[in-house]
Amino acid sequence: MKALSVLHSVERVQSGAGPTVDDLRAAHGPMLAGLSDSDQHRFWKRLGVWLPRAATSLDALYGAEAAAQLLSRLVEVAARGAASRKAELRLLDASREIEPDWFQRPDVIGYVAYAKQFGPQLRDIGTRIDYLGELGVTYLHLMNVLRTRPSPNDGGFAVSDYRSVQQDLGAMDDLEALADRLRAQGISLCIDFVMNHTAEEHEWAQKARAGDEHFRDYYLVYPDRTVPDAFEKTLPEVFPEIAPGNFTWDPALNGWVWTTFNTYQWDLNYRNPDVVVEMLEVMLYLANVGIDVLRLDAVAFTWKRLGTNCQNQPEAHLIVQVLRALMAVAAPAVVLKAEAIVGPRELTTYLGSHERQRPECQIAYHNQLMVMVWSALASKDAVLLSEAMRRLPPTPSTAGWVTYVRCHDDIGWAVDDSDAEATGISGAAHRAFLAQWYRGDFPGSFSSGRSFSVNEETGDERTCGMTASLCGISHAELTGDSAAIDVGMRRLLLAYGVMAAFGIPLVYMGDEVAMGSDDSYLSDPTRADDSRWMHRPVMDWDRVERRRVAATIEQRVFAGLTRLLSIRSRTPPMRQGGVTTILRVDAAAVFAFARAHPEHGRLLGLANFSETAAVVRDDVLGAAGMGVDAVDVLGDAAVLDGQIMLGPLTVAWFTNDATDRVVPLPPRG
Ligand code: OTU
Repeated sequence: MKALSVLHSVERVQSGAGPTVDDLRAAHGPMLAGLSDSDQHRFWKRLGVWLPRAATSLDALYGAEAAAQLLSRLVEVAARGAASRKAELRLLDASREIEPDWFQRPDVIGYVAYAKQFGPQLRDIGTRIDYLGELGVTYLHLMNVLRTRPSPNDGGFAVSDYRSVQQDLGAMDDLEALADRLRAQGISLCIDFVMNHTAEEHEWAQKARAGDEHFRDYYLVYPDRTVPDAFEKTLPEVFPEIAPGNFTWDPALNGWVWTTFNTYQWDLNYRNPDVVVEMLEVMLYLANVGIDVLRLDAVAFTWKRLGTNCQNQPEAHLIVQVLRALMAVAAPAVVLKAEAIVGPRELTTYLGSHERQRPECQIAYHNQLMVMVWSALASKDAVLLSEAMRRLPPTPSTAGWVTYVRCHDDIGWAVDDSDAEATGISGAAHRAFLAQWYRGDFPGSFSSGRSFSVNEETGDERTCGMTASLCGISHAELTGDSAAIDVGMRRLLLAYGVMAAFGIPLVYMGDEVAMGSDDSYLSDPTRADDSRWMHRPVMDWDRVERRRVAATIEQRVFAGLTRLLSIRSRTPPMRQGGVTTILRVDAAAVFAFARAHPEHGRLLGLANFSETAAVVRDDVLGAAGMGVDAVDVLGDAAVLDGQIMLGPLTVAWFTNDATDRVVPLPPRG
């Protein structure tokens, strides 16, 4: 396999084969005639900066000759996109070019919901902004917004039209109006950009089925089993139970079509440059509707190579680099977010961390932290969590993470074998333990989750469930065990407290009022075989109301979470872009990390995963570069006689830059 460094080894010289900015301006300049001189100037200036990057990646993907032509087509698409960007969005572009690290700010707080389960319509979501405001939300990810095939549609990930919204949510105008309203209130909007595949009902797939060769080449179709069988030798199965294998026979195509996920999700063929052009068009269309953040779904899967697992191929990165460059030219306000649920060694590559850094996605999901927090809660120690985080390659300073405790998907137990070995345990045994623990079958387990995608052959098993169920709150609520409810709530707030220190914290709908898992999917035949639906419930607005009733679970969790997020947003070293170091402390249950930010001060995070109190020596403050005058802004740790005392399942955030001394952040936007 060619490494990315090799693909990039011959840096493209500007005077080489490809078109220059002047050539491109001569060809496409007239398209921008409607823009002001200043906006036109900015476009070409940006192209000057990004062209060499795009050209280098395109050369490596398609060869110099094809790349030169392709560049011109892509710049044409970018120019058309820029020309039709409305005034408010061009202003946003300008603002974010002035504050390019806007997404690293500590006051970026996320909320994620299925639009229908939260709305139920797009126009209802506008009326929920006050509720989101209570949580301090400034970043809203709405799911299952674009038009899909009818159910089953993999929860919104089988898109049949990227330019329409789901019929029952409203119309594209409603999405645009919602984006406008959110923007006016300082809230960014994220939606899913399902880039690896389309639904078999998509127009391109339909044309392919009708015999159009041009569109057949948008997909990966094979006349017989020869090539599929060769690939299958090394391909894993993402859904071994519900969609075994990676190819589906389609009679109309008279061939086997590549379907990594479900049989109705056809993988796109990125070896065909037309696909890249189409996808850039879609991205700019969505950007111009007012979407701030595009979540690149299943980005790790976009390039296939025989003899590999067809994930994380160097070319998958080159594709993102090309798209990022053109987006930066046409719609610089937009942020790309990698959904690459991959092993810890691969994660930071989606943030552009290669032998030489390449601008790629600005943010990515921190699935390793998510897995490790659950691991620490189950084992009641922080040894593996600390080791795994210590061994994680550094995050580029211009990028960042979105962090989460659970999401709309299952939890895949991404415990790296070598990380496990470094702590003296077996990766396979620990993965099996976690799966068993969280489905509630391990003696002493507090969790009531359920398994997902059990692979009999590999022994792999993933886990589903709402946070409150996995933390033990739901079960305790049922039995009325108030002590167990308390401990469960501590687990939930501990998990959120750790992840909120590592990136944009995402609150998944319902977690803020400890909603439990939902079994209603079992009576829907299009969902019953997919246990991920147990953590995609309809919002329980009665529970939400009870956040106002003192001493209820809802009130306590909501207040705890709100407090945590509000303190985060006012604590300067919570800003991303600093350097984080994992510290060694003498208590195995305590996860300790230091953050040094060149401009925004220092932070020491301590998290006690034990169900009893823990003590660490206060010289850990020195190790984090602070004196003993540092303050725990969460206020739950006690410093006494050279020791820091942490209650059971407690988090502390020490900083030497206490919130009351802080200069207010500039307005968002
Ligand atoms: C993503 O998932 C989505 O989040 C899932 O909801 C979709 O089913 C899937 O893509 C197909 O669109 O591709 O990069 O373990 O983590 O399927 C990882 C399952 C993905 C998911 C995995 C993931």
